[in-house]
Amino acid sequence: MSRLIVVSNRVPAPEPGTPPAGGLAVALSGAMKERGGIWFGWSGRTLPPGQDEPEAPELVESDGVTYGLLDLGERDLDDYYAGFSNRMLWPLFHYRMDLTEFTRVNLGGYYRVNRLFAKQLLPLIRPDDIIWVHDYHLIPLAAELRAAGLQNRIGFFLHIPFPPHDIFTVLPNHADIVRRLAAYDVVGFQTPPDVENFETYVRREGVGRRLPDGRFLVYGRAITVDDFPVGIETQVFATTAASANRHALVRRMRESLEGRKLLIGVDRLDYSKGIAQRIQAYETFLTLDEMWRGRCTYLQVTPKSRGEVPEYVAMEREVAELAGRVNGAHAELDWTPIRYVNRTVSRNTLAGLYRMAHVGLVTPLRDGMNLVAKEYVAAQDPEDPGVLLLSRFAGAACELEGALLTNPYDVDGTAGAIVRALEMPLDERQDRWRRMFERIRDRDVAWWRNNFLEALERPAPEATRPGKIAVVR
Ligand code: ADQ
Repeated sequence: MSRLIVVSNRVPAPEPGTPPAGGLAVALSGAMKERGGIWFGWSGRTLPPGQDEPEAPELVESDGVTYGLLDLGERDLDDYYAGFSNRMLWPLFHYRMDLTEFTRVNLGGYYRVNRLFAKQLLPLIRPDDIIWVHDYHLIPLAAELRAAGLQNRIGFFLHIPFPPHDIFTVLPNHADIVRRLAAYDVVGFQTPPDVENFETYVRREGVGRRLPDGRFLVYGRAITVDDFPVGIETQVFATTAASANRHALVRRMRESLEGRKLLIGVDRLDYSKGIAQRIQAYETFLTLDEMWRGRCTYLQVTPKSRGEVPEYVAMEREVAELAGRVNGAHAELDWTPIRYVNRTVSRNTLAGLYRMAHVGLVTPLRDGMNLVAKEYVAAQDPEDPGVLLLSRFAGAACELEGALLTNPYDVDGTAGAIVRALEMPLDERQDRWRRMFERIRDRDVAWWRNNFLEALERPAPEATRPGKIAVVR
């Protein structure tokens, strides 16, 4: 079996004192443990001022996996990470053209750091290794590796949505990005609509088409482009949730509810997650239905993220003020409608909180997949499951057809859906939950990983191997 090289912007190298890795990291490092390999990427550290490039990555062995950790210079991080990745690609791919900021300096930094990744990674690669690159920070990496002569199979998985043609072409270098994407052998998206968006793009721009065997010919290379919906460690999460009452924090939380129904939202603080719209919908719900006043509590758990990007700082203030205003307007002496908590919680506690919650509020304005939706389903008590209220704009909505789907831009509609979720009869809750649970049990994170790796290892038909493209044209 070939070794597996995983490349991602951040590497979840285990460090003493940090919380245990989530399901995705466990699934990927599991594959590397089995086959041998390296997880390569940014260490999270900055180089000392004046030093632009690290000498070499630091190689760390931990629990059977080798981590290749690269320190980056401050300017590179500003341009590549905070700049082009998080102020251009992230908002644009989440359909937020209004929040994008494109500069040539940031774009230059993006290509420069991808070149640096390639240069530092190349000496570690053996001829029969397979390489799996993750997410929007590293789209040009395969093209850089190919330019150095690398022939290995290289796959790419985009964790965020791929936007429609009219939005994607707002990116001034869209053609260049897709040309570089074509240097991969497999390009994976989260959902069929993302694949459709990609297909429409290559067709309208006249740079590619679908081949009769289902693959795509893009800029003259035959590549596999497909959806690979990411999953969670469903059984592990379900088991953890079932025994979570052991944890003092979970018990304290339950006691503090004093019999009130719990609604839960768990998101990184990010404008794509629709937290402000969700709070507004909850406020509308409180005014819509007097009966529920004092009888439910909404817990929003939101660790801060990307503090180096100005839009996130502004959003942090907006959400905190909104939650404060709703509490000020509606609270009673013995009841606080919203509990807003800016911290991460352990996986065990999280599982227990999900299980306790009658409604899971997962209402992003746009999301590649959204693992919180799947975690909420996995954590439920099969005898008395809660209701998942899910945005139709989350990738997870393509799979979780038992959820109560909502349009987060429709605040009144979402408020009405909250009432419906709280009042849903037990047999309907059980029926909806069962359909969702079966799906996420059958398509868990190991299924996702194996499926992608199988596609990556499948040899290309002779006639369409790169270099023999002329035959199929
Ligand atoms: P994210 O945008 O980070 O991921 P998501 O899929 O919801 O979003 O994953 C977040 C993870 O962080 C979940 O496992 C959740 O439990 C955890 N988390 C969030 N808040 C937490 C808190 N307060 N304490 C502890 N844990 C917390 C990107 C894409 C998604 C895609 C994933 C995976 O944006 O659309 O689903 O990658 O491909």
